[in-house]
Amino acid sequence: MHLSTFVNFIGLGLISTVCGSPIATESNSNKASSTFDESSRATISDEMTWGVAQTPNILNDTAVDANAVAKGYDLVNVSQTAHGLAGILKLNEATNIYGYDFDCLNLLVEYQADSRLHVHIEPANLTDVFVLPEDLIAKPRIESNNVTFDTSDLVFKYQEKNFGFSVIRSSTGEVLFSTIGNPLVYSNQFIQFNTTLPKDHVVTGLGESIHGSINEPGVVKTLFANDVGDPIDGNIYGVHPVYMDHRYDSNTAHSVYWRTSAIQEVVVEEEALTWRALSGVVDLYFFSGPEPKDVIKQYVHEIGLPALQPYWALGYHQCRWGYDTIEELEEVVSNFKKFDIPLETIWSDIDYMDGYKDFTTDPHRYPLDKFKKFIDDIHGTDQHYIPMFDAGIYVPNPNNASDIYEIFHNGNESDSFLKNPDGSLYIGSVWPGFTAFPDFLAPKSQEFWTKTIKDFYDKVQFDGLWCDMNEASSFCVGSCGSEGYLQNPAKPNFEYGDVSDTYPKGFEQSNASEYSSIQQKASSTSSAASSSTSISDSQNTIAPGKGNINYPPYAINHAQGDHDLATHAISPNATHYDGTIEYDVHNLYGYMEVNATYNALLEAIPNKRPFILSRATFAGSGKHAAHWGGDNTADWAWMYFSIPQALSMGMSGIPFFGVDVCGFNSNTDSELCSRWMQLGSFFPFYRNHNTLGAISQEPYVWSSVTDATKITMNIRYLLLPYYYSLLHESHESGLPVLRALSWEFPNQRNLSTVDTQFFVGDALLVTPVLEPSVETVKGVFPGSGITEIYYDWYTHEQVDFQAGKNETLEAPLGHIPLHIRGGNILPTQEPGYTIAQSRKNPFGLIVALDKNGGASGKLYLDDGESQEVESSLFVNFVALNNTIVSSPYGDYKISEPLSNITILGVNEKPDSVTFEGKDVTYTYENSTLFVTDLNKDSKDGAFDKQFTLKW
Ligand code: MIG
Repeated sequence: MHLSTFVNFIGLGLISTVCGSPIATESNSNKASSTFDESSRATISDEMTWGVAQTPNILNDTAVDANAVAKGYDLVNVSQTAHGLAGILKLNEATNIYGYDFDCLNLLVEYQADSRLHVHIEPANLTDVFVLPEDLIAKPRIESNNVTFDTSDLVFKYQEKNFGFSVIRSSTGEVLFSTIGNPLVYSNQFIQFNTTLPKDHVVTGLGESIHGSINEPGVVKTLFANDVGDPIDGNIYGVHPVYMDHRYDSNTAHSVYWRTSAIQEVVVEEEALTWRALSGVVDLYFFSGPEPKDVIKQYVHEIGLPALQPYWALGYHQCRWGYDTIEELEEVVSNFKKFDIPLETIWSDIDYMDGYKDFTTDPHRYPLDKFKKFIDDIHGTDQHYIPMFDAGIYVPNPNNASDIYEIFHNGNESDSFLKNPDGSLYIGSVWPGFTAFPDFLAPKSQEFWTKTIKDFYDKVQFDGLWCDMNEASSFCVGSCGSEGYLQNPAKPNFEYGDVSDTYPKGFEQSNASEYSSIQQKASSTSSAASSSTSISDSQNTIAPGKGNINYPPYAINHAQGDHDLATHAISPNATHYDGTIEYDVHNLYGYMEVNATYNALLEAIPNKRPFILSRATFAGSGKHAAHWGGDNTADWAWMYFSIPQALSMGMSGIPFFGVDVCGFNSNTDSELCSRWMQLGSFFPFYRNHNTLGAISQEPYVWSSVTDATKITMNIRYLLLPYYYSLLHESHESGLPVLRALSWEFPNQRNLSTVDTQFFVGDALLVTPVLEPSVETVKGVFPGSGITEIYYDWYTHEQVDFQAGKNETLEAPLGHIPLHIRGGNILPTQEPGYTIAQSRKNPFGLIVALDKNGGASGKLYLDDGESQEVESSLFVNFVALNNTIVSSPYGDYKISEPLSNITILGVNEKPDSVTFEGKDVTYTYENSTLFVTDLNKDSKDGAFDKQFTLKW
């Protein structure tokens, strides 16, 4: 087999394998009988998985530097328009470096809003040019007729000879972006521009990748959706062509969004950034901020505001690959109950399916009658259930009369599948064998998809759907050939589910006895790896028209071993109904699938907010989907990377994010899992998920993890009203739930690289331990002692930290440092076992006073699940001069009382405390005032009317 393909697919090569050997691991060898017999499945041939090795341009010393060679364009015929200018770009001399140059381009510049400038360049002749349809990906439009050159924050300047342009911030005169001096390159398969950046720039974004927050010089971001197990710096599942540039000299930030679905690569250098795309048009948007939070809001507002997720989605989620039977699922659910660990949602990976066919259920391991009862029971306890599906739709074997799979026929008959360039059905391969792939650009595809999902819902009443493998992933390199399905069912040519004895860093110390027993039996296993086949890249010639689709002349640094674009993916030349080639829209596959799924869910489960978890994302996916970080590894580095990944997804409009807590690939251990369960409880999406064959890692597996988990789950559930209010804020404004320190304190350069800590909203600062075998952690507390006060969550004490200092915090195993920033009021509610129970409990407030004795906060509530929200409640809280006032408005009624108010930072014990003028019970300790027993004073509901508390 082609080793590099395999290694990249599974992750880091941590899993040893022998190609083609039957699947028999400890964890799944005792499977209950199934109609589906693994051993009788054909295996897709190795040859089908061999790509053509490409030499990535950025790694090729002999590659031509287009910037040095191209001759650029001259701008002519410039004219003023109502909102900007227009002109024509004429090619100076064709150099045809990585494609055929276009000789004539149209330039359009629009001042769209005070904070938004649009620069659009496209070939005059659009034959063979892919123009991203507006109904697919939102296109920012002119906001009002009053925006002009004079009022805009951003000014467009240009040079006619050897055309270049710059974007200047009018208030400071600063050059934010400038291509002047470098040629624009525009050919059928290669578009490039280059902007200057200031020295010591701070550039974030350009996800999705596993990297720290900052794109420092030397970083190359490859933007091509890829099914690969979270390699550091490689292109992974999502594509977000936007970066934020934070300038500390002027204390401003702006962002640049290239609205394109093209295959891209961005090279970040000391004082420049080069952006390349392999097709499409230049459709650039500049957002002026000036603060990072403004920049994010401005961008997210244009790509699409994030979905308001159902309230229950904030509960804890448990998942793994390898819950083999319905009984196992039941057991997991009851174990959570037994250990009294809240469980909101139990998930199914592909295990439930019959032969891994989407939307089927295994008749033996997951018999429908038991399955239905299981779901009824889950719903009876107000819990939830979410199953997975993959992008590939099994093609039944026409030579086998008993191989019936109606979904395929429905898709085929409605012409809803991708085709080969010759019009025949495109065949790839996923878990069930050879598959077709829905073409979400086909006119009847929505109808087909809606029926598919509705039919499935009639059988299995799930509460949301999990979309995997939607980059879209396929095991063959490109088409498997049109005849493949005659071998169906077939299985992949690699082994899975064999996680050998790999453990996180530090395991030998923290789990010494387990380690030594593993060492003793270790000698028995070893792995042999076949050598990779490499075929040289002689094929990357330039070609006219749309060009050389499968092997473009410019080879990106695609994170598959051979760098072939088709490796582990649908081929770039697969063709959509309207003739669009996958090459141009590959990065949108998951986005389109999620949109169709969202529409289908609204039909299947009317007026309930669809909950969709998607692996592949694009700019705007947050409108419809939550996202998880993909196949991470159960090791410390990946726990750290979850923070920059979350921040990057947040600024890309996908705030509902989390990673596989305790780690996916490889075995976890109790220490890592304990730390991670605590960290994960502060992410909007909180799910423990694990690969097939790895040791169990539910939080009840180790008592130390159980204890640690309960501590932070209790905090999370207590803070649910705060989290839900943040989700709503995100939905309204685009502002992410988790926030970088550099967004909260944008004028402090020394915070620019901090991504080992984060804020939840404005109020909570989380400082997790991210390494093994330590009892302390370092963290910074911006403004502490100067403008800010921080309180320890657990002791309520004001901490004596110094701004700018790297403080050392006590953090023994089981303790995650958490601080409340003064000036905030957080709504709370007594935790219950489920979200539904929590929502029936009394409310509370935590008031953390700032230096001046003031604080504010807000609460948003509704029924938590209606798509059309008919009634909602907003409450503003303000504290000042020893008084707290609540101001509710809205018609959503809650009947639960307000039971307590905890006020942090009260310097003296008050003589009395009154609520609505009446004396109430209180205690005072450590500068904290605890007002309790308010229940009777708020019998009509905590926020039924305005209240005043005085001390
Ligand atoms: O790579 O369905 O990212 O969460 O457990 C195998 C099996 C396919 C990849 C997903 C992972 C899931 C797994 N899937």
